[in-house]
Amino acid sequence: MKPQAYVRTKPHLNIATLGPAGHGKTTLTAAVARLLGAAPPAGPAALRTEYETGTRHYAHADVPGAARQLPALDGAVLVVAATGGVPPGTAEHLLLAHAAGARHLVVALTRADEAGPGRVRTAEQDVRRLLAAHGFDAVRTPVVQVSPHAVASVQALLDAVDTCVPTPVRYTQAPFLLAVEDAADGTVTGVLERGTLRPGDRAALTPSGRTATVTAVRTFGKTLEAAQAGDVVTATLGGPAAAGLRRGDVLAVPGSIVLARGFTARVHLPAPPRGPLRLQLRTAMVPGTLTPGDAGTATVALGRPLPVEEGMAFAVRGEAGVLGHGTVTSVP
Ligand SMILES: Nc1nc2c(ncn2[C@@H]2O[C@H](COP(=O)(O)OP(=O)(O)O)[C@@H](O)[C@H]2O)c(=O)[nH]1
Ligand SMILES: [Mg+2]
Repeated sequence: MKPQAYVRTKPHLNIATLGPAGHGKTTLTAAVARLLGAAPPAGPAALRTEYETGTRHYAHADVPGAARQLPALDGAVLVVAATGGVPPGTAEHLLLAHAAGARHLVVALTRADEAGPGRVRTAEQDVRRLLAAHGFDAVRTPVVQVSPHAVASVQALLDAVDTCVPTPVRYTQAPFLLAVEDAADGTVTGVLERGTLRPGDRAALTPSGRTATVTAVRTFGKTLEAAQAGDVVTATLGGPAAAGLRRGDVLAVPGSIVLARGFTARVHLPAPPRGPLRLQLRTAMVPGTLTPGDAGTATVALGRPLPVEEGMAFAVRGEAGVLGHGTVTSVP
């Protein structure tokens, strides 16, 4: 059977449900999918559900509470139960969300049905305090009480996402770059960070330095004539070089990548970086060191060279968990 073609009628955004385990992310994701008549997740983009609201097309990743890395995001829904207070580990989800590119959040307060108005109020205050502590807009971030069984509350959440997560600017004219989330049998999946990707394009593979030809481009199982920046892309590659690809690798226009072993950054580190560190840049996770400088700056050294660019966000991870995030300010 010939696969269906993807028909682009609305702006596409990448969002996720994130937050502590057991607070209702999967239940809420299922309720949203049910309300919008979305198909269950399929294929290599398995963790994501695709759906459309009146104004937008979304890829929604239901990120498990224990996940160590997030996909590239335009926004996120932080799911916290109104019962029992906001767990301390919730801060790590906010740090990761920031490093994944999400600057705009919507908070879903679940289990409001069990909590009572007093606890709901406290939970909202606690979440807003946490948002403020980690650089999110604590005043304007919507906090929506949701119950997976109340359709109106799920609709209210979607409306908040539609209106409060801005449509991102996509650099479709730039040379393409795709960070590999998943690779199998010469097929890779990831979010196209910039540019446009078409069957027939030549791609330079990092770190192998080899090149391969893109033979097919799909999103959620549908064929694309041209994937655009922001799309969740599954690309099939021809030639022997494609076989060794794995998570953390990068596909880009030949000659457009500069590798760096370090950089300077602006950092947000609520916990001091002690012990061995790992740095998460795009889908890669590498050992590294971080030397704090003046006023929220740091010099970062990477355990192996990576494509690094000014303005890129990254996460800093210690043995105990996520310590903070940063933004690259200069690459030597
Ligand atoms: N009463 C109530 N139970 C909920 C609500 N949301 C989720 N649950 C229940 O909480 C449990 C954990 O939910 P789940 O979606 O798996 O949490 P996740 O780990 O964040 O994905 C399940 O038994 C759900 O049925 C809610 O709003 N109200
Ligand atoms: Mg879950």
